[in-house]
Amino acid sequence: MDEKQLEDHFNEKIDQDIRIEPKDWMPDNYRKTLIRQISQHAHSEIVGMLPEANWISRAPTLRRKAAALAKVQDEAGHGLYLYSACETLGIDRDTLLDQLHTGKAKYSSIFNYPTLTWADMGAIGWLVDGAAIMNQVPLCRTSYGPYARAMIRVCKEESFHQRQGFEIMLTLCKGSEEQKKMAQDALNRWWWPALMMFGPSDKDSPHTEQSMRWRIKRFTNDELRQKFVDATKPQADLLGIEIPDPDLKWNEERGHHDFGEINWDEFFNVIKGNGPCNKQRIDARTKAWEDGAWVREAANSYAEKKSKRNAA
Ligand code: BYC
Repeated sequence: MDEKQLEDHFNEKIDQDIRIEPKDWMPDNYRKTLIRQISQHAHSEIVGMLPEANWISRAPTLRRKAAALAKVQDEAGHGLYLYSACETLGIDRDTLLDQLHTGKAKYSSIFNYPTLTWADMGAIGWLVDGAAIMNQVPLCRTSYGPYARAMIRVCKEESFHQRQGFEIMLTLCKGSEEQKKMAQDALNRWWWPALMMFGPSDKDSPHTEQSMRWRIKRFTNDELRQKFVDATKPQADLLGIEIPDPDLKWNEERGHHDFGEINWDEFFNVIKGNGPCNKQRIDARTKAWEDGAWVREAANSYAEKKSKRNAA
């Protein structure tokens, strides 16, 4: 088949919702877009461990500590499935990690904010994992097979995280005045950054149109953000705390909530590397990579010796 026929065949498969697999022909830009999105997603999972790990040693009870530990471990697992899915596109993990450490690859803006109180663990689970699920459940139907399959398990675990975060919020909101205040303060600080997780508005999103055509993305950034606001407002009502947006109200005609303008300057500033914790996060990841050099060397040397022994 010539290039044109290969491309037609690829497009037919996309239109018929037939998954693209690693050895199938694919346009260069489809491969590049996937490497960009999957690797940034993997980096987000790995960097996302840092703000929560900060609270493992300070969790208020043993039960909370065990749940926080398990959640952070799940996130490490998600990162690993995603790096593996990304490697099926012909890029190696060292290159991907180098892109993270040198700032060439992004990771989710949300993880550049600090976790100041225990209530932040609740707000992250409820809002950040909630936003992640909203974005990732449709990715279980994304057109690239290894990514879609990785997403199935990731989503199951994220939905458990969301529930445990909501339960932390519920406990605080049913507790003392001071605890409820802590929950409100966490909602105040995490609400807008959670909305920013969905990415720039559709009119300013350079990748959405093509990614929708290739069925890498199944909904646009604004569609997912709207679904998230609609799903989360009743949950805040149930908790008895207020979303920090005076423009948030139900619009009968649209059948959706209207909400206020996002501070896009803040978003673009954070993704450029100037958020409150960007430097701290990258320093922590780079240090972990450097400190782990001896483990990689030992594993490689063991693998080499084993393969020589097997060959002999
Ligand atoms: N932060 O054209 P656009 C999680 C970048 S959840 C930083 O809309 P696209 C977790 C974007 O990369 C979080 N950068 O791009 C949850 C692009 O820059 P480049 C991770 C962002 O790809 C709980 C530029 O802005 N989830 O891990 O079509 C616990 C233009 O954007 C952000 C995923 O990664 C952002 N928020 O759409 C632990 C889900 N938004 O690459 C962990 C998979 C946009 O051209 N990813 N940018 O330099 C996606 O669904 C899509 O990649 C996005 C962006 C919706 C995020």
